[in-house]
Amino acid sequence: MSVASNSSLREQQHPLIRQLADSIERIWHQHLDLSPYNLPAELGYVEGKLEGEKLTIENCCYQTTQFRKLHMELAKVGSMLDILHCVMFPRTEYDLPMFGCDLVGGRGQISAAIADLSPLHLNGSLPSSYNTDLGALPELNFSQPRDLPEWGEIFSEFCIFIRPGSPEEEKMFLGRVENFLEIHCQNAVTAKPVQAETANKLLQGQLNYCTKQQQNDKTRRVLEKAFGSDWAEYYMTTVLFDIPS
Ligand code: BLA
Repeated sequence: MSVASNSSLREQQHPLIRQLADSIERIWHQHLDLSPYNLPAELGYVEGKLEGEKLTIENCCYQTTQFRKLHMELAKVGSMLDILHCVMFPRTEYDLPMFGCDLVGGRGQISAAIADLSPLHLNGSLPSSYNTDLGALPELNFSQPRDLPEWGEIFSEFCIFIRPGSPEEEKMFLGRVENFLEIHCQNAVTAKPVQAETANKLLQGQLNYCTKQQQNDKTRRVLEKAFGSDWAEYYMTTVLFDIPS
């Protein structure tokens, strides 16, 4: 799918969502050698109705040597809800964490902004180069931190989960996600394949991550209301958080 195909929905999104979507694609193109990733044809662009409002979903997907799937999704429910969802799924032959990001907003205000590089080792540790690089970033203070739900134990100590309280905080969040992406892409392109035994453990880690994310009732509720519960289950388990084979 081309970059331009997402521009229509993107132009209607909250400015922070628009800027982050642009940054994600810029950093991906800058560091990674992207190949197309074909979602089932009926899932690239989806429309439904939620409480009388039109729900539009646009997906953009790539793959690379190190990542089995790079997924960015923009969704909009009338004027009520703007969503950016992005996950970078590593191939299990590479010891890389999971990049994930979700921005949810409506009526001019972002209510949830979350980004993380989440560990896939069962003991919860990140590769040491990530601890070094992420640990070197200056500490940020946001006025409205948010509490993670129970399934949020998958996230790292570097996870940011906030409601941005001002344009300055929006800028700080955007900058930090760009830092995460740069660090992640730089580590990924120099990563060496691991032994089968380690790859198998990383597969278990990815399975655990996806299973926990599938427990996000707030995402599920939006999709269920617009498309029904069977479709929501299908979408959450095959597009948003599919488990690698
Ligand atoms: C929260 N996700 C939410 C919320 C909504 C969605 C409506 C509640 C916002 C709020 O409490 O202010 C909805 N998110 C969606 C929908 C899609 C989506 C419909 O991505 C897709 C079409 N979620 C992710 C990823 C992460 C994530 C990758 O998809 C993290 C890396 C996290 N979203 C996340 C968390 C919450 C959230 C932790 C808060 C959940 C809670 O408070 O219970």
